[in-house]
Amino acid sequence: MANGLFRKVLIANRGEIALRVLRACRDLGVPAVVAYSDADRDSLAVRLADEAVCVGPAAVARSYNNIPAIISAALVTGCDALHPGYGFLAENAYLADICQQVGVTFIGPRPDVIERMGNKAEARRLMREAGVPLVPGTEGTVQNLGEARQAARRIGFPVLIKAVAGGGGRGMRVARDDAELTRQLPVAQSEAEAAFGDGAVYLERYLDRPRHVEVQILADHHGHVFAVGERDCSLQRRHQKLVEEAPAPNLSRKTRESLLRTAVRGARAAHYTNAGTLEFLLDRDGHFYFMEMNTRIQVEHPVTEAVTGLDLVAWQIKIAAGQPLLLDARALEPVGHAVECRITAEDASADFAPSAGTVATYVAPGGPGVRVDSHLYAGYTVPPYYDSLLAKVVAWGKDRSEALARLERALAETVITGVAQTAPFHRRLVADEAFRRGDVHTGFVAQYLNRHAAALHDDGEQAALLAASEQQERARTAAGAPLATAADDGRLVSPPRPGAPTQANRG
Ligand code: MV4
Repeated sequence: MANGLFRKVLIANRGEIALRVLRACRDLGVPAVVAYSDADRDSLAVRLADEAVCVGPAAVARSYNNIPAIISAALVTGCDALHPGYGFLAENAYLADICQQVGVTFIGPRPDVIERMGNKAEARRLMREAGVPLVPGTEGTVQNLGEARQAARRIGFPVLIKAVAGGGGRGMRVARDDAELTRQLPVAQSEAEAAFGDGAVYLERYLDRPRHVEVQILADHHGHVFAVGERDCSLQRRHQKLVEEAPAPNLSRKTRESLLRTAVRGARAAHYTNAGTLEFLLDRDGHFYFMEMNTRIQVEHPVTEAVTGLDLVAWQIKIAAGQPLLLDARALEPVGHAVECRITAEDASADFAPSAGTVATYVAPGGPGVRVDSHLYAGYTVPPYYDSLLAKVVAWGKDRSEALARLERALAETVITGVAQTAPFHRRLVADEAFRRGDVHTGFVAQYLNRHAAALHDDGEQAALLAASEQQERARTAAGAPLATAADDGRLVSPPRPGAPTQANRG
């Protein structure tokens, strides 16, 4: 192949990440095929692709998660590589294995590594043996109250009772003393049995409002393993990330260097190759503990790209093609600061109720330091079948304060009408004083929502007014009136009628 990488890459994903992978392929001169479901026939990635192939109907199980359809799509279009993106089959060891069997390079780690890191208990065991710190707790599960009380005495209260089969925050209960442990243990076991079909639980020391800090790894097939930087992803709502940033604010150099070194040690122990992320809990005195390892590119990868200048998706493709990862370690010092807001099709004034519909107006922000990764366009119908991500607005600045100033400007410029969306919510969130001080932790958003419940309701009223003015505007333009323009707060306003008094010429 002229590009020295691959003949053709199947992009087995949709939305903004399909576009992102397509762009990396274009920059590398690698032909790409975009897989799409019936519901995504009019998606931007399909529109921009040189080649696209339908892999099935809207339902995920029959399209994006349909391994025979995805593999067939790769083979019939002559692809010799497959990029899984994130979500769907991105961490499916079986897909990676089938790719290997049919001679299609899976752009990610080996199947056995995906399997091992996907088994949370197995991953913890491997990390413990590699000397990666875990939250103090029980090695295995606790069978009964006697064992739990003995473990709790060793760990120290408060303890967290966690379901082995849980994850993503499900199946966790706090016990602050022996009496609570006696009450909570059977409840946690029966809840786990009901929710996951497995009542096994283990104990950990409970960390009060920890931060979620994760480390981006790049590792090639020649033994080079780099931690290319860390991200703070503490601002989450119901375990869905809302805001991510790099570097993590208010980390001492000592903590940061120790964290990055530890992540490299963990990645080596896992025989990791390609791009991956080790997630840690960081407690209030700077100790960090391994949570889990993700074997995919992550939604929030742009903030790492912004402060390192690396194209992480291009590196995934080059590593998968066997190229050596030649990075100058000095180049890995982050330059400046970057913050990303995930804009979703949800109504923040209605407890983030999901929204779908057709995008009437889409005006993306821009200017110095602003990047928008989005698949939106005016007239695009947001399908109800998939996740609600509409756009990632990323701002880079020479420091965190400049990045936040630019982010607020970018969010103020962002116009998305026709569906409920969270840009106005994010604009308020990133303007919050505690956030601007960097006082971030995993309880931050819950506390923020409690403090700002009233304002969120106002957002809902604003959105309703906007929708009404849109409706009037469409009726006016249909009757031949001049087009509206977007005011600085994203409201659609009509230009003054000829001869009408304006601010300038008002007496
Ligand atoms: C914890 C914790 C406090 N102490 N473990 C939630 C999901 C899962 N990834 C781990 N989680 C937590 N584990 C101990 N010992 C607090 C959380 C937690 C959390 C962690 C990361 C990101 C967001 C979170 C939101 C709530 C609780």
